[in-house]
Parts: sequence; structure tokens; C-alpha cells
Amino acid sequence: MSDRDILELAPESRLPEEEGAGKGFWSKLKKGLSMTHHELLERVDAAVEGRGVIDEETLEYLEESLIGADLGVEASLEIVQAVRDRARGYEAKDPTRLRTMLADEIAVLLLDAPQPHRRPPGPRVTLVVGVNGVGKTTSIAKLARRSLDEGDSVLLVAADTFRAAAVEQIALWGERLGVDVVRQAQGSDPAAVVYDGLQAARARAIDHVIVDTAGRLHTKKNLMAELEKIRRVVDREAPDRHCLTLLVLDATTGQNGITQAQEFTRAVRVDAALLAKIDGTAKGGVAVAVARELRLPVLYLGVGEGAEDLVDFRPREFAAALVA
Ligand SMILES: Nc1nc2c(ncn2[C@@H]2O[C@H](COP(=O)(O)OP(=O)(O)OP(=O)(O)O)[C@@H](O)[C@H]2O)c(=O)[nH]1
Ligand SMILES: [Mg+2]
Repeated sequence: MSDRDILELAPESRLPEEEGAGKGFWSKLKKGLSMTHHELLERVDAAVEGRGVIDEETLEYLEESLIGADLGVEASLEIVQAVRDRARGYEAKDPTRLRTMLADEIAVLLLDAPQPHRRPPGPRVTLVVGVNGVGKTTSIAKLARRSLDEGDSVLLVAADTFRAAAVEQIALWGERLGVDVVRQAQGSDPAAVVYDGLQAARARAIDHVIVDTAGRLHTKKNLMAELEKIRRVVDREAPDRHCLTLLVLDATTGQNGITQAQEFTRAVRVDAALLAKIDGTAKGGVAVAVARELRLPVLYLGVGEGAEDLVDFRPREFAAALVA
């Protein structure tokens, strides 16, 4: 066994909830990733089935499997290269060995990127952006729930003034969560709503301001300009607040999500990603592509429609839940 063989994954027993992973972290993560896990394991096991040793053909099949599971070409090649160096010639009769190796290498790759703080000290604002329907508003409810659980005060800002039902939707979440929502009439200037929200947050010493933004405007160019404007308002009006622009991506769209993310990152500053709806898809591996190919740190995974259905993206645990 090489040193890398014993790189420690965190099995359930080693990740007590007191470590800050949130209530029910493992069960939510595993449940959320179960479709992806199931499909990926079938492929990995098929790659070694009936073989005496892990040979080049096995590894090529493995590479295809990872690409097929939406991990992205670049990441898949890198992972399999690392496995190749370790595993060639190994007996293949125990597929768990290969799975563990794979999980290790996925974790190593994910750990190679810096992770911004999920909860930086001091007051903060999270601008939630993403194309329409990806899960922004629902994710905001989840982030609010999380902050409340952590003892922070929260204010929601309804800056999606474009779509009629958008303000109502976030107002409803505010009611359910017992959190105030700063809003104006439909069609008003989103940057002005954000300005209002920041003033209110200052007056009330709110810890976490979460801003909902439009997913669609008349043109993409308008949308990007609006997001830039909102960010400028935050930088100007609340320079003391740590500002995170969080891009929500819909995991069920797989590689399309990557293309969407690229459009956003080219046009506006994006600090991190939240991958929503991984519970409804076998394409959960796309988190690896987001982290590796876009160099965009994934902070959270959405694992359902409720306010509790959010888990931290933790590289080791994600890799283990994915494939080990
Ligand atoms: N299964 C599942 N469904 C989710 C998740 N996140 C959001 N959804 C659902 O996806 C749908 C769209 O979610 P919204 O939060 O309204 O998406 P949005 O990005 O705000 O949409 P627009 O405001 O139209 O741009 C809703 O039916 C949500 O319940 C998730 O993590 N898992
Ligand atoms: Mg919305």
C-alpha cells in the first residue's frame, strides 16, 4: 500500500455533527447523491467486472464512465491518470479498492482549490445569481434557514423585480422563516431595492443580508449590467459587509450548467457556486467540473425543496458519498 492509499476519507463515524457540518449532514448528502452514486458505481463495477487485473482497458472504461457522469473531461482525465499510476496491475476482483482509490483522487483534486469562508466573521451580504428556474429563491430560503440556525439575524431583499410572482415567492419564504423581506413594486429598479435593504440592515444591525436577483431580463446583456450595478451598490453602500456573489446552478442540466456558469463568470464577478437539485439527478458529478474546470469553488449543494435541504460542499465527504 502506498501512502496515498491511506489518505483518509471521512466515514460517518469520523464526522460528528458537532464539527459544524450541520444537522444530518451525512444522511442528507448521501440521499442527495444517491442517483449519481448508484449510476457511477454501476459503471465503475462494470469496468472491473470479469477482469483479473486493472489494466489499460479498465482504466479507459473508467475514464469514459467519469466523463459520462458529468465530471468533465479535464477532471476525468486527471483523476484516471492518478488512479493509473497507483492501480495498474492491481488485482481487480475487489471493486471497493478501486472505488476508494477513485474517491481519494477526486478528493485530492477538489482539495487543490481554495474554499472561501461559508460564514466569514462580521456582517455580510450574499448576492444570489443564476439563470431562471435554477433554484435561486429556494436556495435563499435554505441559506436563511442556515444562518438563523447559526444564530445570525437575516434580512431578505427581493431584487428580482422583473417577474410578477418573484416578490411574492420570496415574501412567502420570509413569512415561513420569520424573516423580514425588503421589497418594492414590480418593475422598480433592483439596485434601489438593494440600496433600501442595505440601509435597513444597517439600522437593524442585521448579520446576513441575502439578495434575490432576476434570472431573466429582456436581454442577457441587461441582466449582467443589472447584476454589476447591484454589486456596485453593495460595494459603495456597505463596504464593511463581506460580499459574496453566489451563482446557483441546476445540477440536472449537467454540462449545460457549466456553459451557463461560464457566461456568468465572464460577465460578472462570481465568487462561488451553489449546485441545486442534485437530489433529482445522476449528474451530481458536475460539481467536480464546476470546481475543477471553472475554478469556481462550490460551497453548497441543494438536496431537496425544503429550507433544510442544504448541505455544505466538503471535498472529502463529497467524494466519498459519490463513489466510495
Ligand atoms: N428537488 C429539488 N428541487 C429544487 C431544489 N432547489 C430548487 N428546487 C425547485 O426548483 C424549482 C425552481 O426553484 P426556484 O427557487 O423558484 O428557482 P429560481 O432560480 O428562483 O427561479 P426564477 O425566480 O424563475 O429565476 C422549484 O420548484 C423548487 O422547489 C433542490 O435542491 N432540489
Ligand atoms: Mg426566483
